[in-house]
Amino acid sequence: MSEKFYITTPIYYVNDKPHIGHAYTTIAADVLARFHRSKHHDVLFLTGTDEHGDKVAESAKKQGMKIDEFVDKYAGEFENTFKNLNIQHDIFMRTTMPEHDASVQIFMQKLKDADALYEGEYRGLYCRGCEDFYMEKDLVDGKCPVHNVAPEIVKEKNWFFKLESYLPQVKKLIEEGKIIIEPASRKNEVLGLFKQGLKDFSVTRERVKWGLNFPGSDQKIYVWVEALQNYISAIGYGRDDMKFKKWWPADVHLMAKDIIKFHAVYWPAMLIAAGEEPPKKIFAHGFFSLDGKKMSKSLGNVIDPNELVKKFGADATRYLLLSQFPFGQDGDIKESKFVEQYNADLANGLGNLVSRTANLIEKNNLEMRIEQSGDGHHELVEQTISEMRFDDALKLIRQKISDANKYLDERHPWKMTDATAISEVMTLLVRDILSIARALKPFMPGTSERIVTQFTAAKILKGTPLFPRIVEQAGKSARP
Ligand code: ME8
Repeated sequence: MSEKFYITTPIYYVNDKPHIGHAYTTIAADVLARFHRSKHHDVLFLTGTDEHGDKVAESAKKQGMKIDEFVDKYAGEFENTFKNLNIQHDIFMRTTMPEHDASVQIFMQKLKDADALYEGEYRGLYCRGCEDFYMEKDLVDGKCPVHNVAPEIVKEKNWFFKLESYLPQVKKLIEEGKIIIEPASRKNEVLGLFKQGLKDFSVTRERVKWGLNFPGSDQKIYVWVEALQNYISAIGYGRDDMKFKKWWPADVHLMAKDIIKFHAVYWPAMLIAAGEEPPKKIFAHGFFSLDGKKMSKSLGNVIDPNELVKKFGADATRYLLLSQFPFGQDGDIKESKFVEQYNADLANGLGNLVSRTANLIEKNNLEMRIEQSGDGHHELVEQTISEMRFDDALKLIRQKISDANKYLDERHPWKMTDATAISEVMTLLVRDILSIARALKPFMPGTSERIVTQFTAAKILKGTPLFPRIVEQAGKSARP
């Protein structure tokens, strides 16, 4: 049996359209999933949408839409966007699916039966935007640091999860590396949380109407508690034991650092309480800003990934997003630099290498029969991808492209007269190009396939450019 690889992204809130933050995580997960498929692993790649809770219900109301139509519309936006980005997920899970509810009911009952839940009164500072309670000390000028709004004081009779009872176990698993948290800085951050004192938390909500019922009560399940369970409901928890056993525990939960506490502390604790294994690895990448500012609707600087796809194509968008800064660190994105980088790396770099080489082969009527094969460079790229250093992997590929272009310039086969010498140079170049295409495959699947088809054909022809140059004209841009 081949090795299994189960990878997840967060399920995204459907209170708005997807932006490049959502695209970034999902593209990274897609690269890893494609990479593991290429190694013939049995891969399950899960993504989806988080559709319950006050925040979503309020957004629907604001837009004057019925809640179920609203969530369908925005879940559809996410699905479409991922299609446009050539994301090859195996499951798109929506928390409004009945299968999700069925698994959640079983899991919550399990927690109850295990005596991991108790009834108590809750009084807290609640931010609707975050769907989360705040401690006084975490507020900034009495306001939520994310939404800059004063939280409401909420008093409710709720069911609580005995988080504190499970903390020592979770901490030990993290320290011993049984739950791997990457990058290392993030692991330290999580271990720091234990020192701050984490408290039992309520898993039900009295006021919330849009959500799943808590078994044997008219309260709704706290949206975060239910959302985390998508990772097991998607693989049939409580409904399909064979399937669940095959895939659980998840090999990687991928996300940004904003939601690591839920994934690295609450979620493993809940799983342990229910008698299940915790996830193997949690990888939290950085947060990016745009031109030095936080990306937000109110600032009007949100980038729609679909617009990038229209302008650059899916593969180039994937390339541009993942090559901005080291995966795992925070970074700043300058949209104005995208065109420059597209022209430099893709139109001039890869595109030129491919078209110049194919053109020379066609002109000289050369017969080439070269098969794709592994090499040291390719192995290095694979190693780098498996370490989730996507930007470094792309750097290595860029270097190989530039070396090949340099080789072509230095040998200038267009000035050569000796057919054997020309053929020798071109053979090396085609080998390099096929190696580059292979390394690029998880990142730019369409481009990779085009290159392989072109250079393994009975007759290599010049063809159309892979990446037409984009000429920017005052505020506008166009691909000729
Ligand atoms: O938190 N930079 O959903 P969400 C990088 N529904 N990544 C970003 C980003 C940015 N500026 N902004 C968003 C939720 N992301 C919950 C998750 S999971 C059981 C429930 C990405 O729609 C990043 O992956 O707010 C981040 O973790 C996620 O979007 C948050 O998505």
